[in-house]
Amino acid sequence: MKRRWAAALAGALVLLLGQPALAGAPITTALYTADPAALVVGDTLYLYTGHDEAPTGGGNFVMRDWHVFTSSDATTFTDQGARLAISNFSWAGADAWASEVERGADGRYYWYTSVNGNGPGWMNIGVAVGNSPLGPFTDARGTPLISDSTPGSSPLNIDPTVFTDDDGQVYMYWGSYYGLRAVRLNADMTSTSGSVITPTGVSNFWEAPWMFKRNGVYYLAYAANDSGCSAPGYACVRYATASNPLGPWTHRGVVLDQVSSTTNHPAIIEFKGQWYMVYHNAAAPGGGNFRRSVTIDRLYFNADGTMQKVVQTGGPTTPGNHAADATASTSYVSPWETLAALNDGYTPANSADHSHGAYGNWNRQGAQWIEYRWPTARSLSRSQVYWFDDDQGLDLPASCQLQYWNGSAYVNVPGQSACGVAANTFNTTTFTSVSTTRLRLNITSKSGFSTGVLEWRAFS
Ligand code: FUB
Repeated sequence: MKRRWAAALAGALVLLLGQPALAGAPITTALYTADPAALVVGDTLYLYTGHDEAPTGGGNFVMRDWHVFTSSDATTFTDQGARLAISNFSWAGADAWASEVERGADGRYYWYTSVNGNGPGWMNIGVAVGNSPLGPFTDARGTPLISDSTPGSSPLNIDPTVFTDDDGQVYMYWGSYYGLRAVRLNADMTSTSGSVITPTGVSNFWEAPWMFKRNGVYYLAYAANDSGCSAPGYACVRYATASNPLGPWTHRGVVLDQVSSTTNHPAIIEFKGQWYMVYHNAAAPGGGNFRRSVTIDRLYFNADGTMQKVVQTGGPTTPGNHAADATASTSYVSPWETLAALNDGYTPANSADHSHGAYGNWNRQGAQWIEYRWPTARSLSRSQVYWFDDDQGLDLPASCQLQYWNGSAYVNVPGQSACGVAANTFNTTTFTSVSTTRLRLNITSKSGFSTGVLEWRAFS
């Protein structure tokens, strides 16, 4: 049980570090997408995304191609399909990681990609070219643009962001493992000019840079994973500004809190007069750290040019959830865990994801319950519960049963469908609609274990 105590202390620490808001709505639930880059051409917003194909519970990235999504309103997106794949780079063999598209002075579109080469070294940056934002795209060089053998390159050569200044000079930033790098590109968009630079002032840089310019100020947003902004293993998005495209940079703060996936990856863009933050999380049904989803939220600037922290909206996955204004109670909660986790709107990445806190009743066993109460009656007909399983003292329950308060006693909800006890998902239970001020979830543990819940929703 020592490990259980250690986990409890870690969970308490996470709570003290502060919690992000709700997770955003994905641009699609038909496939898992990641690492967005954004480009506006005419009236269309293009999102270039990675494509997560890891199986449920997979522990590694499985990424073979990149998709393009289009939108005319930044709300509804159309998948234009996989427009570039590892197979388009004869020298590459795996890992279609983060990418970005930039229009060249020749009017063609250059797609900069992170890919694993077949030769010595690890990740490389390649570049493909097409005559339109949708391609078709072909390898523009036949060799990597940046690799481990590029003098002064990053410890991990991934995550290119390419920016064209008003004078036509093109810059590329990239890197990971705390190794941010920058270089000028020639007008051909496919070769570098001068030496690789290590920019200064970009505090806590981890990976995923995104560069843009607004009102004469250069902005660099990037994933950071320091304890000042994210729980261990997770990342936030910080940003810096500069008056020169190669810096020096001045760190300005956090623009996006930690999300539900461990990785975080920003794209910031103005479209039809509004600014947006495009990023990914693990919020789509069945999602996880290797099954991510791109989402989009509004971004606002202050009068002094600093960016307000993005509010991660709940989106259409949780409308009608009455849990948000319920008061939670329980038969027992461990002192280091919290009932507040039940209805904080968080979508866990998996059943071990207690990064936003968890309800747990260790070391009680057998029958326990959690309950929601409302000041006035609610019509309820559906519940969704995400179980907490820490692989230690807490395990998935043996069974569960929903009850409601009929005015004088708790009785089973009528017509209840199976009360699911699956891991890594919201278990949905439907029942004949009841009007009540209290809903109770009775939980029976497996022998030798206690139980826990990461999130519990209650719907009309
Ligand atoms: O998707 C693979 C890698 O994870 C990306 O290149 C990083 O930015 C991180 O999101």
